[in-house]
Amino acid sequence: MGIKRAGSAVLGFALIAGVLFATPSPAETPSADQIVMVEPNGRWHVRLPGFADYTFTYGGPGDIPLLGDWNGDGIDTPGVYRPARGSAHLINEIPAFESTAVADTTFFFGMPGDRVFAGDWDGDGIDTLGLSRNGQMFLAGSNATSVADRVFWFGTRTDIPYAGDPDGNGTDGLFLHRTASSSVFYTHDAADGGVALSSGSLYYGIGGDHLVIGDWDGDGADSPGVFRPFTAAVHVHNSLSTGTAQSSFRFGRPGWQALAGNTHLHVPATSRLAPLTGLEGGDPSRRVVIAKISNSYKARPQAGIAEADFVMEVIVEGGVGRWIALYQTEYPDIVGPLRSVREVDPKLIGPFDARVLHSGGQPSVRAALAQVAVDEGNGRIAGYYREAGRRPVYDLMYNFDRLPDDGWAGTVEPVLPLDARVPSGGVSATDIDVAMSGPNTLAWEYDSGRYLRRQSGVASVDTAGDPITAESVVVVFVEQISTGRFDSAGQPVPDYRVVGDGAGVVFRNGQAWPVTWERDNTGDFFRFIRPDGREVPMTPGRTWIHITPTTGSVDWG
Ligand SMILES: [Ca+2]
Ligand SMILES: [Ca+2]
Ligand SMILES: [Ca+2]
Ligand SMILES: [Ca+2]
Repeated sequence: MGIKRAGSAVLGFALIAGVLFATPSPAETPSADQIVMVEPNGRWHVRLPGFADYTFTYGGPGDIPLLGDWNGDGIDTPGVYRPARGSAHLINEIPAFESTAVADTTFFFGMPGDRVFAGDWDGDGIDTLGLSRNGQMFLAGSNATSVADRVFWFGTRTDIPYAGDPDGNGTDGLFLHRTASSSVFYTHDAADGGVALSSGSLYYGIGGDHLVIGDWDGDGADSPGVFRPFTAAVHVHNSLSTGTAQSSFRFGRPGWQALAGNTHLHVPATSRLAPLTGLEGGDPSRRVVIAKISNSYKARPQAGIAEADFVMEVIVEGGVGRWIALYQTEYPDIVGPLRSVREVDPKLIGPFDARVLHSGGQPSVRAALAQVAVDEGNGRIAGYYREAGRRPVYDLMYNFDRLPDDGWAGTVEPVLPLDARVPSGGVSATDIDVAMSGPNTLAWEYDSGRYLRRQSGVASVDTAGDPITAESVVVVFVEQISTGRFDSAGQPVPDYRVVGDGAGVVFRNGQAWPVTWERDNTGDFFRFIRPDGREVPMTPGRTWIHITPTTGSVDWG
C-alpha cells in the first residue's frame, strides 16, 4: 500500500539472509507486493516462491490482521485490529522467523462492527487506519488515538473496503468488493466530506473469493487479486479491467486471511549458494544438466549418480526404476548408463530449463521435452559412447569433458525450499523402506545427518564405490495413467499425473513428516504441505524424490 520507497533493502535482506542464506549477497529489492497469509491463530506466512514460507506469530484469535508501512521506511509490517476493544496494535519490524512478536504501538480506533483497513491517504509514505461503518468511511491521519481526518461516503453498507492506489499517484484511495456480484469499485484517492464517486469498476473473481489489493507487477499502481479458499489458491490481476489472472498459485488454507504488502523479505535472484542444494560454493550461472539413468539391476553400478544434486526416481515399464539426475553444483566426469525419456519427464523437469542427456525416445515425448528443456539426446551432441564390458543397451555413457558450450547466460533459480533448521512435529524415521514397484524396492538408513541408500540387500554405490546418499528423501504418491503404448515385451508404458495434489512423506534429519504434495502446473515444482498448512523444507544438501505409483508404499521407523 502507498509509496514504495527504495533504500530499505539492507534490513529486509538481512532478515531473510539470516534465515535462508549463510552468505548473503546484495540483491535488488523487488518493488512488487507480496501476498501474506494470516491463520486465525495469529500465525503469519510470507510467501517466498521456491522457499518455505517465512512465518511468525503476531496477534491471535479474533484479531483482524493489517499490513502497512507504519513508519514510512518503505517496509510493510504487521498490525492487528482487536474489534472487541477497538484497539489497534502495530509493529515496525518484521518479527524474527518463527518468533512471537509484541506490539510497538497501541491506540484506540473505531468500535465493534467497523471494517478496518490501512492505507496512505495523504501520500506521506506512512500508512494509517481507516474504517467503514455502514458505507461511511472514516480515515485517520496518524497512528494514534484521535478523531478521523477525513469522513465521506462510498459504496453501500455491505461492500467490503480495501485500501489501494489504483492510479499509482502515491496516495491511496479505496477499493470496494461487492461480493454478491463479484464486482470491484474503486476511487483513485481518498475523498474528504460528501460522497466519493467511483473512478471505475470491474468484475473479478467468483463467489466465495476474498479480495486482496496490491501492486503485483511493481509499476506503482494497485490492482485486484483474490484468495479463493475453496481451492487454496491466489489469483492476481495487473489491470483495472475485467479479465483473467496474470498469475495464480497455491497459497493458504480456508479460514486464513490474505493481505498484500512489501515486507522486503524475498529470495535474491542470485546468491553464492548452490540453487539446488542450498550449500555454499554454488554458481547459479551453471546450467542444470539432467541425465536419464537406468536403475535396472543390469545397469548397476551406475556412473556419476553419487554426485547428483537432486534426483527424481520414476518407474518405467516392467516396474523398473529410472533416475532423473540433476547436476548443477558440479558436473560429473561420466554418467550412465543412459536410457530413454518418457512421457512424465517433460512434466517433471519443466522448472529447471535444463539440458537433458538420454538415449532417445518417442517423437511425441521428445517434442514435449523440447518445449521445456534442451533435448541433448544421443546423436545430438558429442560425448556419448558405449562402454565395453557393460551389457548391450545398458552401456550408453556420457563424458562431460565433451559437453559443448551452449552459450547459456541464465541463472538457476531455487526450486525446492531449503532450510537447515529442523521443523517441529516430526516423528522418528531412521529406517525407510520404499516399495515403488515390485522390482524396485529400496531402503534408506539414516546415519550422521544423511540417509544412505540400500537396494537388493547391499549398499548402493556408484562406479567409484561412493555411496548414494541424500540429506532429504521424499516419497510422493502419484496416480498412474496410461500412455497407450507397450514396450517390446508387451509391458504397458506408464505415465503419471504429477500436477494437482496427493499424499507424500518428507524425511530429513532422521524424522518423517506426512504431507500433502501440491503442484499447480508443470512450470512450478512440488510443494510439501503439512496438515496444519505449513510447508516442510528440505535440508540443504542432496534431495531424492521417489515419484511412486499409488500402488507403492513407504514404511519407516
Ligand atoms: Ca515500515
Ligand atoms: Ca499517510
Ligand atoms: Ca491514488
Ligand atoms: Ca501494478
